[in-house]
Amino acid sequence: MTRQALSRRLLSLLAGLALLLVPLGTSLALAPTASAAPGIVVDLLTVPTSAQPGQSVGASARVRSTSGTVNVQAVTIAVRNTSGAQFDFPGATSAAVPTTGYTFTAGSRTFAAGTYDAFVAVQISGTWYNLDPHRSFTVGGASSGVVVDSLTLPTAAPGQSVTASAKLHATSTTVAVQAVTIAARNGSGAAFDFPGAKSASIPTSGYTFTSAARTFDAGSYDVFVAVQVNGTWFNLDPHRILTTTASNPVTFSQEFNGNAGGNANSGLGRTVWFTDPCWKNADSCNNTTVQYRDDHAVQDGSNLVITADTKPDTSQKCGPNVCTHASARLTMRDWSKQGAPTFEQAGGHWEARMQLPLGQGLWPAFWTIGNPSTGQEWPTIGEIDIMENIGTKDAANVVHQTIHYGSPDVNWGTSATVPSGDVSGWHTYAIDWDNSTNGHITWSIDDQPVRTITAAQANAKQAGLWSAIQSHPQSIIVDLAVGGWAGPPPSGAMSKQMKVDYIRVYKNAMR
Ligand SMILES: [Ca+2]
Repeated sequence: MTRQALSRRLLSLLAGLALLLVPLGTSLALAPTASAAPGIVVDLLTVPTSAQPGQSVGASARVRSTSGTVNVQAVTIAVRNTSGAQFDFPGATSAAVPTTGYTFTAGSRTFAAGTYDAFVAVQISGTWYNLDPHRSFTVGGASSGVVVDSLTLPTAAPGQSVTASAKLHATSTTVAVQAVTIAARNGSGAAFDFPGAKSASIPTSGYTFTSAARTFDAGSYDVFVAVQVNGTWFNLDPHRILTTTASNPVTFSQEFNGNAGGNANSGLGRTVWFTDPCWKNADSCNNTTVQYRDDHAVQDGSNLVITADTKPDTSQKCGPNVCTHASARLTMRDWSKQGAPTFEQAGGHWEARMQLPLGQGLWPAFWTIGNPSTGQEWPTIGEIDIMENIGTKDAANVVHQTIHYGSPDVNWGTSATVPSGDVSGWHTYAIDWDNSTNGHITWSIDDQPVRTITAAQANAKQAGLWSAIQSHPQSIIVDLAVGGWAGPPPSGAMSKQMKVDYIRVYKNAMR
């Protein structure tokens, strides 16, 4: 019923506009002719529908590249009156428009009473392109007597059941609405309204409406509050764009739920992890005195347990040094193949849930490193330290987050604290690496963002740094080192455990 009523209102609005335009004749000359911009399409354009003269209103659009990421010098929402005079929304901005879509939200402005034509315009290589579709809106029409204070939309994945809510109030006296609902339209205007429309008495003191739940297919939707008063439907500003994006596939996962006693690869069905032989090299893995061995990384049925102890094989040296400890350092780099990794990826969401040991000289870490089989070497191939802890050199709740890339090594790090407790508790350490031209890397702990570096900041740090980050896929290392940066361990017998519940990598950044 809501859908039909709204469609009727849309038809009557269009009929009204046609009547308005016909006597004026040359409608094509009044509205700029749309021309296709190279590779940019508009999936959705939302414009005001209930604006009164002098009321501040906004607009937004969802645009998408048809092939690769397109850099536009400016994207804006242009507005013309019936005489062709320009009343564009403010807030034009440059943008990198990916194939997955980009939402542009214009700044707000006011309009005099009248009818307006709105469309998205983009500037590429100095040329402006006016894009279809065009939307008409009228300022100064009949008012419902109700305004929307806020419209809250869910974050929705395709097929996920979600609700929406809105706060409204009457402008002068209580308004009895026959129905209030939250409407949703796709780019073709087809209705996908949230269910749960109901009658309500809306006072000046405010009223909150929460819809019932529904699912959406992948796409973008124009969402707004609609109220029916005395038989007439009013579509109320503001409009919001709801975008449901395809689910983010997991590209690598080791849950470490294999058989108790199994090695790090148990449950994977293939060999992904190798014991890093770096301890035999000249710098013995960053000048540590720890010997890495397969038998020090063992699953317990739900976690990987890496044990650092004082039981090395003393017949073998750690580089030039006598090994004092044994532990494990797992790498995806296969040194029988020049270090080619069993898994690598540029960008995405990388996450591990871990419980670290506390103690002097311990250096647990979850980090990534580039591919040396390309012929390039560190630091050119890159390194992202998602989490490093250096034992008692810091407070027990401190971890370090660093990138090594570029030439010379940018060695760009900082520290953060876990949101609660200390590192001996279970925490999730993650990065979201948006590898697009204007992307970023955001570190988070327990889903709380703690550090972001943007492409612009990276390039300001060192010319070309973001391009270096973009072009070097990474693989994972997880280890429990002893000594090195963490300083010497105490003398005497020691046995410390680090647990890893899981390590997961997703194709796309989540923030
Ligand atoms: Ca697990």
